[in-house]
Amino acid sequence: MKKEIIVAGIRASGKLHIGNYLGALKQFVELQNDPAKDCYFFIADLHGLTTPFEPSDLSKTILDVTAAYLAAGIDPDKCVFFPQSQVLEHAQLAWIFNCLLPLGELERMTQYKDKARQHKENINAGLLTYPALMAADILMYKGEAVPVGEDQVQHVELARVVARKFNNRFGKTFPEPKTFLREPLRIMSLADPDKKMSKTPHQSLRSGAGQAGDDGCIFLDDTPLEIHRKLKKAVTASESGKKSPGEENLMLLLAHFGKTDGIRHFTEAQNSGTLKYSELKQALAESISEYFTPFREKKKELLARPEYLARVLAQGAAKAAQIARETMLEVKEKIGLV
Ligand code: AQP
Repeated sequence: MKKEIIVAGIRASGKLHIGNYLGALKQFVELQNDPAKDCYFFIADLHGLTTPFEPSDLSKTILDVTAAYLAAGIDPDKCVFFPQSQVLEHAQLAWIFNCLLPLGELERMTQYKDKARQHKENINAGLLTYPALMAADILMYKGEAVPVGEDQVQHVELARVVARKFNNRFGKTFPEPKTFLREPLRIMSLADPDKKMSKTPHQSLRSGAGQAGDDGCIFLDDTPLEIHRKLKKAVTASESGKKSPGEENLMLLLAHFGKTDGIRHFTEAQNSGTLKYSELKQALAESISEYFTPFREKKKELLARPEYLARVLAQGAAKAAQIARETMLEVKEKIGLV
């Protein structure tokens, strides 16, 4: 039986947070354990260059994201796990796709508009052509399904457009990938619940207040103390009598990380208008802290073994490169480059 090909990545732009976990990483682990799937998971380090970064931090961030993948349960024996930049064909295929994609299609991408607003000082061409590289990441392995959070759905749709355009012009080569989304999931910032939780803080939260931006985000390896502190400060203010976006966000997190009794108790309290935010925040902080205890321990152990992490990445890249070379040969033949 032919296995379904799954491809997805996470940007190496900072430490991973609970939004990345629920929207992506948790599903990656479930998918790699499904014998009917053939999975390719990567660290999107080239995509990490589209937003501001420090060269001295980048390699540390790549190792940190590698350790996070493995600590969350990604097993390099069950999937192909690799860093995007070590498979040179990704950038080559992205260029070919750039030459197929009308500018207008790229300019209407919501994430481009958001990130251009967020990083006004650095609206680079890579930010605009990000979806062409993402299409290359997926189609390189003939990906059929892409597990992503809600914010990336538009980019997967564009990868379908790319596949269709390429197939129509040069002959059937790529499948049209679909989004693999169990539920439309978008975890919001604790500090500004109208914005999504992000690794890189929003401009408005960054300015002035040092690390203030980080308070909107629960990182997977935050200590219980940090988790309690951030949740205690989480914005829940609402117009009287109405549910606030902050409250909805906390209830969504409780649904994912809470215990059955706690979920029932707080849902009833919410419905009867007796919900006490301080109690909800305390219960949620305990649940999230406990949920990620094994993750924190495992990640710490892994980060103490950088040579092992580098070896895992190199071995994964070698496996990915084999497939990538085959795809590029086919692509080049079809478009007349060889
Ligand atoms: N807040 C979120 N809720 C649900 N899913 C989310 N994802 C990201 N944020 C949320 C999902 O995580 C995967 C990896 O994302 P990414 O790092 O490749 O890009 P991103 O969407 O730009 O993530 P961030 O955290 O917001 O990073 P920065 O700040 O660097 O831009 C994707 O599947 C995404 O949907």
